[in-house]
Amino acid sequence: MPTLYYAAGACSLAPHIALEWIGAPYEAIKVQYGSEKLLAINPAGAVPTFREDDGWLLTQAGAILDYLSHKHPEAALGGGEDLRAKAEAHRWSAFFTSDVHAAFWPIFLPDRYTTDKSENALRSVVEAGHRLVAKQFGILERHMSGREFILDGGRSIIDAYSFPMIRWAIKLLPGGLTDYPNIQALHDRVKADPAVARVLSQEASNG
Ligand SMILES: N[C@@H](CCC(=O)N[C@@H](CS)C(=O)NCC(=O)O)C(=O)O
Repeated sequence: MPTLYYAAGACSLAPHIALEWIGAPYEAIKVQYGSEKLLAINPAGAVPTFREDDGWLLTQAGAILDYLSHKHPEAALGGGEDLRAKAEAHRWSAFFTSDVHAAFWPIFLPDRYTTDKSENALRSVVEAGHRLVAKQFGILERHMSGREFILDGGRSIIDAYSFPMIRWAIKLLPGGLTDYPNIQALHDRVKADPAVARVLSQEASNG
């Protein structure tokens, strides 16, 4: 059975949601970052890691989401079929991988971004991370004005991709989503989906 290795609330939540939306059988296995079990299949020791039933492995959240949407066209999660719709899906996938996810690293792991390990220096790195995230969330907030979902073609893998990062922002930004009502609305729309509720409950309880 196709298998997703995930950690609760991590970026692996995105392909977990996509798999639940698709509705085909899959297994989700909770793992620890950098554990021997995970390193045996992904030398980066990171989630998400996806294994097909013939043993083929795929890493990188954006690639897994793209693969799942193409493997299951019947689920219509790719955001549309024409050339520009596909380009928009790639654009937003890259935005979440390279701009938004990367902006959270100084908040998650400030010690990796400074050789000065004093409390002041670390706090300053976290604050710089807050500003980086705010810049990217400003872009998403403006894009979401008057829209239900991120892509024109309706609910997509890109909404799933946004969801864990929006949850991180709620938890980690000093003002949460106060300045981002359109992103809050997107979050609430995705969260209200029963499939998403199932995934959140599984991630909270399993393992
Ligand atoms: N570029 C990778 C990043 C994956 C990644 O860093 N995942 C985090 C969780 S959100 C992780 O597993 N971190 C643990 C680590 O890197 O040790 C992707 O987009 O899939």
